[in-house]
Amino acid sequence: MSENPAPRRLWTAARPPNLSSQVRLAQVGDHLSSSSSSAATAAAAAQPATAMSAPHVTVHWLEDSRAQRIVWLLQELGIDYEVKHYKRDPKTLLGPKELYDVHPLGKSPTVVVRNNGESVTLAESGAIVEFLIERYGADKLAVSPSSGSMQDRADYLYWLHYAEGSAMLPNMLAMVFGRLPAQAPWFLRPVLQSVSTGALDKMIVPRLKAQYGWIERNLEGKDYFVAGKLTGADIMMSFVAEILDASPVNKADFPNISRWHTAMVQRPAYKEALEKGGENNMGRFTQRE
Ligand SMILES: N[C@@H](CCC(=O)N[C@@H](CS)C(=O)NCC(=O)O)C(=O)O
Repeated sequence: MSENPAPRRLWTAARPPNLSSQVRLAQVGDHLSSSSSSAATAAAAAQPATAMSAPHVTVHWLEDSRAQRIVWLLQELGIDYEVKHYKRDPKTLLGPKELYDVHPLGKSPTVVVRNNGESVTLAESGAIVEFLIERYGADKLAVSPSSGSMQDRADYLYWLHYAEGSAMLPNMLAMVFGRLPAQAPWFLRPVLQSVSTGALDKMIVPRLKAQYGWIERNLEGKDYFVAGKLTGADIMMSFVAEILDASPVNKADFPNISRWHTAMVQRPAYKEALEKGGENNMGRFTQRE
């Protein structure tokens, strides 16, 4: 992550979200589908480097990943962006080595933000969401330190950070333990199957139920997580709701989460984002063999 040596507000006016003509889709290497990547790259290169230009963001987007919520955020903010698509290894489900050329940890999402001759490469969804909203969202999508009640500000920060800080851990453990037996040599599978089942039943599933129960109670009677409006907290929490599809808990037990998430995916910006990035298929992570 490179530092921006002279932080300043570069661009404040929120622009209308419908940017379809400006969004350029590009794909890389042999992880690309065949579409016009060279034309897209040429178009990107032709972006005029005007003084006080609007920001431009490149989203390094891995299929079936957290990256889609960043595309949604960009649509909501109305920022000009392009999406570079990468595929997972079908066996290991890991990202390709090309992602390591973008960021040393090879994770998605990573974004490259260009503005007025400066360029910042930033990974980690929560950091990306905060960075883009505080820089380009004005008060849109945020509960800023100086606006709203103290409770709203606290809740905003809580849910924004809770998504990756707490809610994802038991989900990741469920995936790792769920896939463990199938990845071992055949003669170890029976042992690992019982380790996996024991860990899931005794440790992971109870924690998942507690986490989703907590989220469920917090959405009771609410259309958004915080302050009665869409914020970065909803955007961060959207992946926690999506991954319920791969989670070893019963989605029907969490009707408030489903109601809230259904409303989110019906937003025009969300739908546009799906066209630029792509739909997540979380079900592929539940496969055990
Ligand atoms: N906490 C990070 C997690 C990033 C992360 O693990 N991304 C996954 C996709 S959801 C990834 O890049 N996986 C590919 C790999 O690890 O090879 C964030 O929110 O950005």
